[in-house]
Amino acid sequence: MVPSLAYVIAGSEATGGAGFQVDLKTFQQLGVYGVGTLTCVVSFDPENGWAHRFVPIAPEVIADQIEAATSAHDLDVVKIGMLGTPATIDVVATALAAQPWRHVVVDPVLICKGQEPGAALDTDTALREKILPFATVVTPNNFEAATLAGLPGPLTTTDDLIAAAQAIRAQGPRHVVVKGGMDLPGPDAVDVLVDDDGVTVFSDPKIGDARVSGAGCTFAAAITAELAKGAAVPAAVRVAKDVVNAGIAARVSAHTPFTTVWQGAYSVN
Ligand code: PXL
Repeated sequence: MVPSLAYVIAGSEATGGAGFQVDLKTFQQLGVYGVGTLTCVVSFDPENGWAHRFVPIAPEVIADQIEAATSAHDLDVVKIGMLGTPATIDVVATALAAQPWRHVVVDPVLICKGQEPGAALDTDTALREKILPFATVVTPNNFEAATLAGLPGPLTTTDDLIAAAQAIRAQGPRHVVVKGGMDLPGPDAVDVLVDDDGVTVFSDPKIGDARVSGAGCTFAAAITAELAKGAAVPAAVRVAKDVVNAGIAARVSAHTPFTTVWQGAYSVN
């Protein structure tokens, strides 16, 4: 059987626990042929508390990768992960404008775990102004949702999540999925989807009590893969939550301060 194709434009996270590596693993696990363009390389520094070392890919090299990927394949579903600089955002915005897309899933990576909040305000602003307008689906976490909605965070109730999603939806994206995550108190991991059909709440018991690296990347990549296969957005979100649940239950320990999601724990029925 010919596989569906999904495209990802994102950064490498060198431990394998987040970013591009997770995107391609998730695509593969869901039976989708992955095509990727690298925007930057993040290498955590084990000698310095696993702090971020960040190197952007030159804009012309990003443009070359996009040219190769989009010339080789008829791509119509793309996930946008970490971009990292205003120059990268310009190249990616140009690529998004260059052809029609059935779905653009934007995971608005404002900061990674361990990074200083507000370290990259110009990048956040460029993401909001130049990438968000192309998004058909946007998947902010609790912090990103509060930031994009202009609300004080953290969001601590399901109603807060819904209010943030509605405020973000008013900025353009048709489908907004806000992830409550560990910052939402209580026993459940709650995500809300707000779109034309109203509000859909997805709630499953939390697994463990610590953040797991790569959960957000896995979630957005799984939505992207399911959309590539033709699923509707609510069904894609449901599968993505199942993939993350299974991957967190089977999380992988490393010498890093956090565990990471194991995408291989989920199996397509
Ligand atoms: O988890 C967000 C994320 C996405 N992409 C890359 C990252 C991170 C966090 O570390 O490094 C490349």
